[in-house]
Amino acid sequence: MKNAIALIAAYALYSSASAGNVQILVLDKEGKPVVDAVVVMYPGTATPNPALVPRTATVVQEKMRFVPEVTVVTTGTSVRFTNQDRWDHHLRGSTAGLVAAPTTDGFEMRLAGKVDGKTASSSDVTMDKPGATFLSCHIHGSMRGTIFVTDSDWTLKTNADGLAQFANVPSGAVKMRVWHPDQLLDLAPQVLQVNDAALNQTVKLSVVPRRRRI
Ligand SMILES: [Cu+2]
Repeated sequence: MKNAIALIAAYALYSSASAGNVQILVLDKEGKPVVDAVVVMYPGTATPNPALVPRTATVVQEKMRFVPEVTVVTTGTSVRFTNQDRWDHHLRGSTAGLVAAPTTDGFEMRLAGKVDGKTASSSDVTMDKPGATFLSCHIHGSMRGTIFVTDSDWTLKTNADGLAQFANVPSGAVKMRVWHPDQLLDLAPQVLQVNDAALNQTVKLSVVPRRRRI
C-alpha cells in the first residue's frame, strides 16, 4: 500500500513536470491586442488534443457577415455554411486570397435566402488541405471571412484580450506560429522551451488589422 501511494505521488510529480501552461499574447503593430489571431503549437511529442479544435464547424451568413469571421478546423473537417439572411449569398472560398483570380481552387456555392418558417439553406464543404481559405461573396463585396485548416491539434484563436491560453503543453522544444488574415507576410515561427513553469510570450504583428464592422 505504501509503495502504491509512493508510486502515485511519483507519477503525479512526473505528470506535472512534463507539461506546462503557455500563454501567447498577440499585439498589432501599434501594440493593441489582436482578437482572432490563430496560434498553432507543435509539441515535439505529437500529443492529440482534440478538445481545442472542434471536429465540426458551422459558418453562418448573418446580417451580411460570416459568423464566426475566423473558423479553425483540422484537416478533413466538413464545414457547414448556412444562410440565415433573407437574401441570397453567393459564396466563394479560395486559398489564393482575395485577389480576383480565376477560380481554379476552392469552392463556390449560391445559398438561397431564408424564407420564414423554412429551414435555412446550407451546404457542406470538406476542408482537405492545411492552410487558409478566404471566404467572400460575389454579391456582397464587404463580406470577408476565413477558414484556417490547421495541421496541429494544439491550435487556438486569440480572445478579445489578444490571448491564447494553452494548458498542459508537453515539455520540451515546441514550435509555435501565429497567423492572422491581415498579416500577408507570414511571421517566422518561434521555438518555445516549455517546462512546468508558466510561459508567457508576446508576438507582434507587422500590421494593424482592418477594423471590423460591428
Ligand atoms: Cu452575400
